[in-house]
Amino acid sequence: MGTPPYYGPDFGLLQKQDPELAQVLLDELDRVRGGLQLIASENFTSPAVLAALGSTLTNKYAEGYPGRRYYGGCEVVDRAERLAIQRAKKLFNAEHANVQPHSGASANLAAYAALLQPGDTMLAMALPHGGHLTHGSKVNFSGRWFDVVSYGVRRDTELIDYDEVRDLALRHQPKLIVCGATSYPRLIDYGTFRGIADEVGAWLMADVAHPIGLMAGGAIPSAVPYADVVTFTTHKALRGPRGGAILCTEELAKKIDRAVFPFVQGGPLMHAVAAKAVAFGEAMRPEFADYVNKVIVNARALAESLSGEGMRAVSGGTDTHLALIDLRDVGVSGAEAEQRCAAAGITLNRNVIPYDPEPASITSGIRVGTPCVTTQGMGPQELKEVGTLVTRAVRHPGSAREVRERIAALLAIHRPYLSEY
Ligand code: DSN
Repeated sequence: MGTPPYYGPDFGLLQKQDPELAQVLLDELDRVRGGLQLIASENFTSPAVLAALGSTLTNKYAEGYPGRRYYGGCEVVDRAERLAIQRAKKLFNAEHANVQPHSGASANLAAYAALLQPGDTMLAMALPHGGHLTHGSKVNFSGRWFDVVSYGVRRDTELIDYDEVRDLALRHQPKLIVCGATSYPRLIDYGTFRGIADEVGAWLMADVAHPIGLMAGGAIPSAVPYADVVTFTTHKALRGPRGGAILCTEELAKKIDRAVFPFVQGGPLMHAVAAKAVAFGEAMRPEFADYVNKVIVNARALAESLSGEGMRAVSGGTDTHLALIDLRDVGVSGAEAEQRCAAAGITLNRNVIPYDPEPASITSGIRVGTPCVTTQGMGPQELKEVGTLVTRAVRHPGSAREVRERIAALLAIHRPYLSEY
């Protein structure tokens, strides 16, 4: 394979100076071009985002905020951060934005630091029901430093049990209620969460790392009008660089900024901040709204195709970019399915399903998402076929080669990083 065009002329330099490392970059490109990427939390950033990431802005120390730095020479990178803040505020109609968190976990840590003291009570979605590690898991700082009460989904509907959320909130009087999930395929009713938070005098935080891109493009309702604090990542359906960000009300702006720096982080990654600005700019374009609408249409087509093949979609389907598939009737564990799909050229992840009898290392489910394949230009017809191929790979491991061939035909038309978007 020749030099990938999106790396620009500097890639030639890297190849010359450090061929071993350059080969890693080429092999990773080959890997994503050679298979189907169905991990719901991944995407393919634009070449413009990659250009900002690969820039000299990575060199600059800029502790502090624009106009208030602890280093000299920040007048240029200040412009990048101001652009990122302005664009985030406009895109999400938010009163305040902090674009410095290095990741979603860092953003959540900072939000908790702004709103809670160690030992305070928070109410959040249980990880085995679709929450996130940072929502109070015992193996995470959130579970160790706070008194965490967890809510989940109903066994019959597999939807968030808002009555349970309200009962738990009334009983435990949390200082913070967290809504948001990593493997919940349905819309979350932020208005109902707001009502419960108001009833008990709690702050409301929405961790919308997964659906933020869908919100940016107006494909689903936004959490911003309801939550005091909104945390998110920039690299999922939003299609930006790997990183995090926080939106909040003006009332909480100073607390959030101080929590991000100097409480949780030191110097911001200015190349990543610049790349976030690029991604926010891209997300303002009409093409992005079109893209995220297609992501949802594709996820529905995939969930329907899988269900039609006897691979049950948890909650009966999806309203978002992902579907959670229950494999118990298929008689294959999530771990086995992940391996079988990998052998057939399909990258996805095993995932616990609600009330899963298996541990997280095995699981009874898989999670599939459509941000990547939609960026590649696939539509519902292709996703219908993808559902058939996933099913075939999971049920019939002996057919891995045949599945790979069919995927190669799909990818011949829809390869990533072949066109501008
Ligand atoms: N690890 C991410 C995911 O895959 O959903 C969440 O942070």
